[in-house]
Amino acid sequence: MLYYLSVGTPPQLLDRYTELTGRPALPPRWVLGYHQSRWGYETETAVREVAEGFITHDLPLSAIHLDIDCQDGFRAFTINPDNFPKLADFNHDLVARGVHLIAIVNPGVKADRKSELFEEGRAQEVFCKLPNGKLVIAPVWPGLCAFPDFTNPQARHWWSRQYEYLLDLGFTGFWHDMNEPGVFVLWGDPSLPQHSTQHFMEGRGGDHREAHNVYGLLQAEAAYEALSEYKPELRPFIVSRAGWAGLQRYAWTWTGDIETSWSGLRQTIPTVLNLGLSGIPYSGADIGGFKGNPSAELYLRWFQMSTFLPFFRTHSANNVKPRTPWGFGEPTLSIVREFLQLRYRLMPYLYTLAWEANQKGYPLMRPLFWADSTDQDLWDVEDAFLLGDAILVAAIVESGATSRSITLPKGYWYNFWDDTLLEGAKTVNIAAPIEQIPLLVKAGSILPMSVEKQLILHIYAPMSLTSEGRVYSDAGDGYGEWRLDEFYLKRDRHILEITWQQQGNYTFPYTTVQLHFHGIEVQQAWVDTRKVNCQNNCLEVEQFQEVRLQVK
Ligand code: NBV
Repeated sequence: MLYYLSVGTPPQLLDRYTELTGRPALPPRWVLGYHQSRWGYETETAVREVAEGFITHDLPLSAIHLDIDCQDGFRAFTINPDNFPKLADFNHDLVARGVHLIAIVNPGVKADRKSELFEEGRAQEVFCKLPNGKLVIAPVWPGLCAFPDFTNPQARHWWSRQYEYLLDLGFTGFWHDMNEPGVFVLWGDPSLPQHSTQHFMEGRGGDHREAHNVYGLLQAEAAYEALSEYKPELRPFIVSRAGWAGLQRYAWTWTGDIETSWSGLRQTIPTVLNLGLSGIPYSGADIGGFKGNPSAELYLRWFQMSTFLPFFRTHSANNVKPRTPWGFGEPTLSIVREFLQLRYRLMPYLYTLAWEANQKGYPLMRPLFWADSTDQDLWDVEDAFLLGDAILVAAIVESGATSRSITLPKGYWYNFWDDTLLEGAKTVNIAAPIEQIPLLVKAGSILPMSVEKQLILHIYAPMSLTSEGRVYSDAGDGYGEWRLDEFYLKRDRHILEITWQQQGNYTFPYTTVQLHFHGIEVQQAWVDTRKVNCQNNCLEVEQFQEVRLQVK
């Protein structure tokens, strides 16, 4: 057993830890949008209806996840041809609208002599065996199954080739479920027999006690390799229920079959924070919980919070009511729309955080003590979090709440909704009417947002002398050119200067830039020494080197 010891601030620790276990892969940009899912989309028509619903109700959408219902007899790498007859065409239509289909993949392979997948795996000896040489067989969704031994590179390679069929149908991402691996048992350990399941363990041999934790991780590695090989021009998107140190190199995760309750909602925060502090920056929870029917209020509060989680997905079990924003009527639908739109406006910020995660291992969602690890009061906060360094999200995790208290890290903070200035290192009470959750922006932040082709830099006046913000851009997928736009703020009482520095060769993807000032009143403005008009605290500019403002 090897132990590694690092000492430092939380950012330094994450940098060190992901140097050791691997940096989080940069996801395709669309993955940071909203995902709709349900166990129970049984036909292509049902999925079409959901996709149409998002259009009809003017709700942005990036992905729909297909659970085991789309499979033929719940078998991995199959599609039920009767219920999903024109999936390739459908996928094509969806991608044209910016919606991606994600397919579920379970590791259990039905032990059926008529199944080509099983026979091939058996011939190639890629399944886990018992000490007597027989296959380990256990029941899961398709019936009795054999289990690929992902600790065997040959098994990983064999498995990775299976994704081709679904990739050809147009799926752009995969969702690995039941990969602990989970099996159906009446009692006891719901996984493979610990002592008797033999694993290759990269050639040195071992049993399931050793392999269990890396099983899901190595399945994700196999899928990552498959996607990189078959679609080298695209970045892989894989979600994995199981994982281990280093999962971030290949996959995202989620918090599993979480309870539909206020405590389920509350538990999501420390879980996603702890995953992030364990090097896995991309996770989220089934919005509204898995097994039950949330009230409109619980669903909405969960949705509002999830707008600021890395993985933004609604999912639910097959025996609950279909869970779509319009299913809850008004005012839920309109409020959900506002939050969805906010999520998409925040894309430049989220994508820059994703790039930062890739460079340094920093989670997108951070505990409050990330801002000041010397403040003991922040270490116990489990119902609020930071999204990057700029945004503080105080989730509403109680029924009927219309306000809540929150301990702020040091510095100054602006209320996102009305620009009120609050002093940090204090506990404050903030209003939370049903259409809002408390959101605060740190003074000195440059919060990049966009609307279509316009980049909007929300500049929250710094109290200190200097601060900075940056925007990472590239084609949103693939491995081509990139650019980094860095903005520096310098405040000297009534003068505020913004300078812009650029790196990289990717063409600036926005046609115009708006600077939107918060917490100050702009009296005069100069762009590269040219005097310009500033209306409503907003400046419309093109690329500049320096903006100088006289402010009150
Ligand atoms: O595939 C069905 C479900 C899935 O919807 C859920 O997200 C997974 O966590 N899956 C578990 C298997 C059945 C659980 C009862």
